[in-house]
Amino acid sequence: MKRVFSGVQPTGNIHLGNYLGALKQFVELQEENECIYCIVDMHAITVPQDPKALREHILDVAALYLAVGVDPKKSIVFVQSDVPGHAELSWILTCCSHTGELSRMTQFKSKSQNKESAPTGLFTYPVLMAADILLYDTDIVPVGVDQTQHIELCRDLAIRVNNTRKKTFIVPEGRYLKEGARIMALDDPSKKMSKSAENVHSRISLLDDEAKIKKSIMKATTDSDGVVKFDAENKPGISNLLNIYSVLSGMSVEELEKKYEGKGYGDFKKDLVQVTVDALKPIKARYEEIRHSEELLEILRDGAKRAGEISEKTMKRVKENFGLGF
Ligand code: ATP
Ligand code: LTN
Repeated sequence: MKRVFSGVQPTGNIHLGNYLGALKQFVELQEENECIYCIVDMHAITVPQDPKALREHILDVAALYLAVGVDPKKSIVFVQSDVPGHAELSWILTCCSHTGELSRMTQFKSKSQNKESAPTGLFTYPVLMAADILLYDTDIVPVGVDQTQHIELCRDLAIRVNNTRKKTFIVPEGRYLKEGARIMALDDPSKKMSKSAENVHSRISLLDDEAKIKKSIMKATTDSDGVVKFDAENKPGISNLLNIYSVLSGMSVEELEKKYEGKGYGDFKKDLVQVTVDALKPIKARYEEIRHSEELLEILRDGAKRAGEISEKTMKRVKENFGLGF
């Protein structure tokens, strides 16, 4: 059995990009692997957060994990800050990383852009992410392609430690889906769909109602030639919508191109609204059921306990290999 680990930040409502790039994989993988899914609240505080809102967002993400099909009987679900090993290992790995490699991270560059001084946590964000992964002897990390560079850094750190000390870490692999790996913003298909973009119509959140979904899709940027055809380079808007339609409906892009031959973007978008509403309906229903339940808190407590036990074993080995503690 392989060990799987992944995390999502509690920084806002989960959108179709998070779902199709990451969460869908979480559900698939739990059938044949030992899966650990985390709500990475310590990553969220790399930018300012309102404490009350953060606490609510943690529970939102936890409930959404379960609503999309993560099963707490098969997978461990927990909150990062409930397991102290993440911060502990992060410091040790910080001492093994170099400022040069962290300066090259594109997420750091884009999030600190135009600022004279950026939070140090934003700079060391990828080291904490490496700690999350290495703490559980992870083999596979399901993520969207925007995380490739962070996964590479995690591998580099694991290999570096293994080469300079006793073999300490498993070197993990990223897992990316072919279709959902990079869902683009609806208002600007040159950017990835993002939780933090200002325009709410740039994304579809899993909890959006029908009217919002309709508005966002009908407004989505497309080109002016009106032909429903996949061409990511020259027709990025309609290609992104085709991609979303395909993953949500299970129909291939070729089948969809055939179905809409001779029809305009209007018909296509109207149907995509329906497909999206139908796909999100059961997720929303399950979310409503569980979000304010005692069961959710129980699942997180139990998850933290189980994750804590695994992490303690790793930390014992790491400290031994680094000559730390007694
Ligand atoms: P923000 O957009 O505010 O920076 P985010 O949604 O990218 O946040 P996370 O919540 O940490 O950040 O992402 C959770 C998972 O969703 C990660 O695996 C990430 O790769 C994936 N993901 C995020 N955006 C997309 C997207 N547009 N397409 C596919 N996968 C995505
Ligand atoms: N940086 C990731 C979130 C994240 C993560 C992880 C993903 C934090 N720690 C460990 C996988 C494994 C992001 O998606 N923005």
